[in-house]
Order: sequence, then structure tokens, then C-alpha cells
Amino acid sequence: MRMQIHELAEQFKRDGFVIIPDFLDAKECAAMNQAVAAHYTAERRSIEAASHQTEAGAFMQAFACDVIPWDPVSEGIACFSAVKNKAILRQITEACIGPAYHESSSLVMYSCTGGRGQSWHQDCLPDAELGFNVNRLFYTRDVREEDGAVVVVPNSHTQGRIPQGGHHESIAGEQIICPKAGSLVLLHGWCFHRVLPNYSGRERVSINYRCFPQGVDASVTGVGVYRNGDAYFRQGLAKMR
Ligand SMILES: O=C(O)CCC(=O)C(=O)O
Repeated sequence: MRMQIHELAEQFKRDGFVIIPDFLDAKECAAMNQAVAAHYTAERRSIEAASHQTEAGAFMQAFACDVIPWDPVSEGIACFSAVKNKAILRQITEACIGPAYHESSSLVMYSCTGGRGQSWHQDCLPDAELGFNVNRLFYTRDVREEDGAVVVVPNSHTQGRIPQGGHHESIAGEQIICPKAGSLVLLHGWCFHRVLPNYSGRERVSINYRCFPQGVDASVTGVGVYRNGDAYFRQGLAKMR
């Protein structure tokens, strides 16, 4: 690792995100890519595409998200648990959000080819009493801009609620990130972020191990904050602004 852990943590606290290249080796990436390919069969992808036409799908369409989630750790897939349990990941996480943090399982996000990626959002309400989550996002293939780059606004985790505006309308200061295979990106849940549409037709996934500082209830991510409203995922409820 090129940067010291305390430098990574300082950057995370200042900018709301930090990129750590070469966290995973080629073998680890290959194992995860193989499992992803086996899971996201053409059949599964077409069933999901059809479900986007239903009422539940319409809910996610309101927020312009074209992703198919999966939790491989809860299915006992070893290569995903091995990454989650790395000692160095714990050390970095503790440096960023303190000891005794807790984690949810795993969240693979598959960006549908030709889909809209993910529009601007925050993962939870920017409310200091409720607290925040942190995304620990792994990329096991190079992500080019046209595959669905990640876009973030540095320091926006300190700026309250994301302003109203278009799903993919630029925000001043935004930074486009094209992570290389093996990278880890730590991203504060209040930091304004989006995933560009996948124009390339190439498979584009992120593997996320979300975590929460001590005392923060994991249910904070039950409400996604978008520029046009809030998504209450469990209830399937959209509160538009
Ligand atoms: O898939 C990504 O790169 C980002 C995921 C994301 O935006 C999220 O989990 O909130």
C-alpha cells in the first residue's frame, strides 16, 4: 500500500472518500469475477429486466437506478467472505470510523448493460443523530468511464442534503473515478455520489461491504436520499420533493 493508514484515514475524513489501488491481487479478482459471472446468468438478467416493468420496478425507476443487487456472503461464497475478513480491511476501517464499528453482509451491485447506472444520491439521511454508513467498494475489473465510472463530490459529506436537480446533472467540484481492478474505495454514505450509465455493454459490478460506526443502526441505509426525493426501500415508498 502506497499510503500509510493514517494518511488514508485523514483523506477519508476530509474528502468523504479515499481510493486504495491494488488492494486485491489478480487471483482474488478472478475468483470473484467467476462467481459473479456464474450468478448473473443471462436468464437472471432478463428476469430482472422484466421486473423493472412492475410496480416495484417503477419505484426504482423513479430514482433512475438500473442495478441488480446480490448478497454472496449470505450464500456462503468463500471468496467474498475472505475479502470481508481481511485484517488490513479492519485496520483501515477502524482508522476511518473508530473501533467497534459493525458491518452488514455484502452487496454486489450489477449495473445493467445499457442501463442508467445510479443517479446522484446519499445512502442515508444526513442527520448527525442517526449517523452514517460507509461503503467499502471493491472493483474486480477495470472500470472505464463508459462502463459506469463512480462520480463523487469531495467534502460533500459535510454539506447536508444533496441539492435538488437532475439525476445525472453535474454538481460543481464533482470528481470522476475510474477504479482499476483490485481497487478499494471507501465512501462516506453522506457524500454525494452516482454511477454513470453503462454504455459499453461490458459487465460492471461493485462489491460493497457496508459498515457503520459504533452506535449507528444499520437501518439508516433503509432510506436513500436522491435529488428528486427519498426512497424508503423496505416499504417500497417514494417521497418525492
Ligand atoms: O457501484 C458503485 O460503484 C457505487 C455504489 C453506490 O453508489 C452505493 O452503494 O450507494
